[in-house]
Amino acid sequence: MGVLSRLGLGLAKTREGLLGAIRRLLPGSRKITPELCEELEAALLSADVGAASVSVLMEAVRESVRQAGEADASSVRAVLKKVMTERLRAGKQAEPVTAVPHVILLLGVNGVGKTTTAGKLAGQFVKAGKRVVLVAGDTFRAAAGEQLEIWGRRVGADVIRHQAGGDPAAVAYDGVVAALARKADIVLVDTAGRLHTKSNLMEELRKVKRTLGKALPGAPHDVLLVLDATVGQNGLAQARQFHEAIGVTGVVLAKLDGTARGGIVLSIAGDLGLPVRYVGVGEGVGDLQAFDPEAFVEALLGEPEES
Ligand SMILES: Nc1nc2c(ncn2[C@@H]2O[C@H](COP(=O)(O)OP(=O)(O)OP(=O)(O)O)[C@@H](O)[C@H]2O)c(=O)[nH]1
Ligand SMILES: [Mg+2]
Repeated sequence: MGVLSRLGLGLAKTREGLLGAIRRLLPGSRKITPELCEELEAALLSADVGAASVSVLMEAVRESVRQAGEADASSVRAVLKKVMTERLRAGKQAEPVTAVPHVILLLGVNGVGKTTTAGKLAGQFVKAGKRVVLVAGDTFRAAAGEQLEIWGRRVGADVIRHQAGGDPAAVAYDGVVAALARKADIVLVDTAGRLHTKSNLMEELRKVKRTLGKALPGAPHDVLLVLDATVGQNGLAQARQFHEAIGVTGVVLAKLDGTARGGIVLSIAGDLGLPVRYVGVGEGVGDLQAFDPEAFVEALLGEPEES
């Protein structure tokens, strides 16, 4: 499929924005002026790359121009690719965990894509031959459990749920107990993005996390924060809040296909230091990809294919 893989298609909007800007700014070989640098900087910022990452990228571009005396589109692209890849690799990767079952807690504000991500992940683990238990820890809406049931049926995963309005920590506990009894490999715990009462969401989620550890010491082995790529820099504020309150081991960036601001990936990894573990590029079960810095940068800035 070349550069325009499924990831490339998901990133088409961001790719167009960045490559378009580079092409317009640098048609052929020419000296890069301060004005051109400012425009490139603006293009990166409007792709949500984030101020700290933009200044690192622009410093590298200016330095390479200083050394070479001039710049063309492909050399600027090469510098951006190199520095972006470095920054994306810098997000700390969690130690691989080999616990069985491996318990993954999914968090995030409402509507970001938690339940869909749980379903997609379940599908991929089942496909890899794993036995998967989905836990309906979102007891806020009756429909949330139903949505998870549908995913479970679709991908062949067991679903543990309680009555709507129940205690999320209690269903989380039961989910792990059921997974142990069934000798499941993976437990995916979906959660609510908001609550009925004014009680504190973070407090509730902390309780869910603690309870998972009571059901199985060491659990949860992963706490994945799901962010909606289309909300841009607001996602970073959410990430900081969740990370401080609960402790996050990685980020799933959903809806990357719906935005021209895919640079948000660099903000999360580079500015926040949290590893991006998966990206969502559509609504189907196959539209979740393990995040790979090289593949991402190639999909974003790779040579446009000859047409
Ligand atoms: N295009 C696209 N849509 C997505 C992606 N991930 C999720 N969605 C859609 O986003 C909407 C919300 O997804 P949910 O999974 O229900 O989000 P949630 O975080 O569980 O929402 P609440 O349970 O209400 O907090 C649904 O219509 C999903 O199909 C993605 O990667 N790309
Ligand atoms: Mg949900």
